[in-house]
Amino acid sequence: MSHGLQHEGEAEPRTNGAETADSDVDADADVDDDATAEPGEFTFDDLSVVMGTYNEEAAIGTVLDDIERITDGKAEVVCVDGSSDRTPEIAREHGARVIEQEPQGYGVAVSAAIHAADRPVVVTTDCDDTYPMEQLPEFLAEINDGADVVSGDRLYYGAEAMPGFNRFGNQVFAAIASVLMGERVHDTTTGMRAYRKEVIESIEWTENTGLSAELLIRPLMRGYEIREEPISYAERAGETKLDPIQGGAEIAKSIVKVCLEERFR
Ligand SMILES: Nc1nc2c(ncn2[C@@H]2O[C@H](COP(=O)(O)OP(=O)(O)OP(=O)(O)O)[C@@H](O)[C@H]2O)c(=O)[nH]1
Ligand SMILES: [Mg+2]
Repeated sequence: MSHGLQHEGEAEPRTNGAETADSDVDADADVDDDATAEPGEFTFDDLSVVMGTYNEEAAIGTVLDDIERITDGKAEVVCVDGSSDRTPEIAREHGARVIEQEPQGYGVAVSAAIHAADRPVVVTTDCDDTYPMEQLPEFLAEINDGADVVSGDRLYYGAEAMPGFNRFGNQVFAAIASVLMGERVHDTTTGMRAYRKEVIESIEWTENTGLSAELLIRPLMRGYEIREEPISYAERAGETKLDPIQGGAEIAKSIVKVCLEERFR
């Protein structure tokens, strides 16, 4: 199969990956602000950043502050929320659009969030302060350079903040998916990706805990151009919402099911 999968780090690791998690990169750091965007290129005004939020009081303020700072307040933010704590109030105070929904799992929330996004470029993230919003400009630049999906690869820089069991599991998931797809991918379960909205709208999404893997596998196997972008990964703020054993089993099942469905489609 000739897909457009490229690993953005292989030729030349980006210097602003692992190092920028704490640094003060601003919206001018890349080519995407209004002053420098070429005609027809997407800017932060074309960006929706979306997430599921489930009792993320400890992290949501930081995550939304980061998005605001990095995109100069231009990106739309959508939170699909199932919380019983102050998460939705904090999200609204930060200007996010909050859609309330009973907690039904990661994929139910994220699927609602990507479909609720209004803008032509959609970025997903977790609301636990693990993903580097400082790298949003790079993700947008890759879309402007022709990528349909830009997938944050946490394992490229080692993901030392990730629990060892999860890191091993994620390596195994990537290996299984790579064999079944016939294309090497490095991180199938990352929560941080950018998508052209048309990719989201042209595919029917079926998975819940395995949605993140599905969001990579189906577009790749349909010939969309996918690029993996090395990202830094920080320790989670607040409690995990995923049981590693049960969640891991569901993800493995989703990977096999989705790969086979796409192969025999
Ligand atoms: N609305 C909603 N959001 C959810 C639900 N389950 C998870 N989330 C959110 O989805 C994101 C991913 O969940 P996490 O607990 O971070 O799962 P994970 O990244 O696999 O696990 P960690 O390694 O602990 O971060 C977080 O922002 C959660 O708040 C749910 O049932 N409803
Ligand atoms: Mg997380």
